[in-house]
Amino acid sequence: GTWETKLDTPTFKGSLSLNTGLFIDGKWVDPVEGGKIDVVNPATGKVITSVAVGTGKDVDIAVEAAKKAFKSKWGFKVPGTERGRLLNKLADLIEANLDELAALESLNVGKPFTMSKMVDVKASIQVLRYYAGWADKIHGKTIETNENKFAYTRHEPYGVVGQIIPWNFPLTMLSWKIAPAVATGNCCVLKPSEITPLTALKVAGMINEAGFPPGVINIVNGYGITVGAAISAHPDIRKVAFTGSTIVGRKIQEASAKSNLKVVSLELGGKSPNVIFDDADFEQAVKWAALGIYANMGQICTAGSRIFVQEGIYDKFLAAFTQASKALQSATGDPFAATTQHGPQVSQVQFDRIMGYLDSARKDGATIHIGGERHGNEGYFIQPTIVTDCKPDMKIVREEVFGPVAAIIKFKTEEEAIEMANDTNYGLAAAVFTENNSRAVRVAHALEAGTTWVNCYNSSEIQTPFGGYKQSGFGRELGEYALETYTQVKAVHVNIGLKL
Ligand code: TXE
Repeated sequence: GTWETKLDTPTFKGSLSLNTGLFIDGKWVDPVEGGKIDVVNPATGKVITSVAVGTGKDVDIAVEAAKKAFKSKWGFKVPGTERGRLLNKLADLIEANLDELAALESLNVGKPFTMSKMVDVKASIQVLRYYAGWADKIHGKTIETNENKFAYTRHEPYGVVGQIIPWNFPLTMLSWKIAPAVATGNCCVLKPSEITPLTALKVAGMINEAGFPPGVINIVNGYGITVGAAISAHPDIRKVAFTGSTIVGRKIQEASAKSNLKVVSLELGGKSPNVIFDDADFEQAVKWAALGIYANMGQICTAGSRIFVQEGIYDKFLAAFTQASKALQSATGDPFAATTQHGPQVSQVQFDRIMGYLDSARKDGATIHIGGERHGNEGYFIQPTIVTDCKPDMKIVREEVFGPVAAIIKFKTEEEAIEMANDTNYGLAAAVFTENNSRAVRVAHALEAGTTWVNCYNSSEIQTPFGGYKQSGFGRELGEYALETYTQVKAVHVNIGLKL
């Protein structure tokens, strides 16, 4: 089926349209035996439309299509320049539909429209172009062995890769996943989050126009327990890339172990520390820290949710951060209003989870310094929230809240800050704010995280690798490193004179 609507908002006026089926082998199809799912607007709680959800049977069909495509018309059968050309074409099509994609993302996820446009859709275009550039620069090495032999390596694609993505950056995550996979010659079976499938469906409608052979990119919407589980257990999927919760990450790893030992990369949750020293550029530290925790309504895996502030500036920082939170509170509302900077949480489930964490913080004896309540009376809005008087063993300090909730914690010495910052099972990101260069580098190196920022936060670049330490996962996305994530190395030994 198809869905169409018109929007007349302060930031977007125009029509939205997409196909609501599954995109398999270059065609829109109905699920074999799946059904439909209602897609909800988190700003109102009302249903936007309903779209198809598949099951494992559709995954089987998609994998067959991907296998066939890989064998006959993709992988190294197609020159890298051509794979790159098609990725660039897809980027152009996304760019030509920038406003519509941004509107779909805002409608479905609740992101302020200007953010969807300037951050989500722009980043997706950039990533596609970045890997389009890599597509014809993938090569191995020649290795000196002895004069009778030589050896070289090939960086070969896996074949069919499975990709499971979350709802916090639906379009950006899709691009992070398909761009390096397709650039290196793989075929994809991708499952969007069942609650935010709209931009994936819109982009699926551009894949044929971009010129990809049927079966190279397949998009199978569906639930985690059906489609997601089928992808992670499929015997012919050789690699699976997942972004989502640590709990589901474990299941993916387990399904790999129990099926075909497919290679797994996991980008999971975080509880990232942001360490602010007395000698930091104060105003900048406050602004970056606010961006660190409140960006995307706190629904960002790198969220700087534990803010450690040195005692000399603690009171002043708390006051300034309270001001920043209040300012954001007054810019909270309709994602399509021009002045909105803070929208709703993505779903009732996420809203309830966050409120549950705030209840536990209160019960554990922490103080809700500001916020902590629902904003307005429809949709899933939560006020920017500061929690103080935290103890290291409280849930609010240990677990990922994934909402606009900052725990602000006082520290005395550098040593103590590093110890507290690293006292977590996670290790996705961390930051340090100080004007002392040696301290900045020392602390950045001591923090156990895949990304450490110095004097900024959530300031990511597509050229730099991204991924976790500890239970935040493993494998790297973005940058040149993602090419390794999507290729396997073959050593070819050539005998040029060795006789038996
Ligand atoms: O995540 P899920 P949820 C964290 C965050 C959030 C929590 C729960 O703390 O509050 O996770 O969110 C698919 N086999 N992050 O429940 O379930 C699912 O359909 C295979 C951090 O929404 O992990 C979706 O496509 N797949 C995170 C994807 O997994 C399964 C982003 C992610 O959803 C599956 C999102 C299964 N058994 C949540 N069960 C980040 N790292 O950025 C579910 N899925």
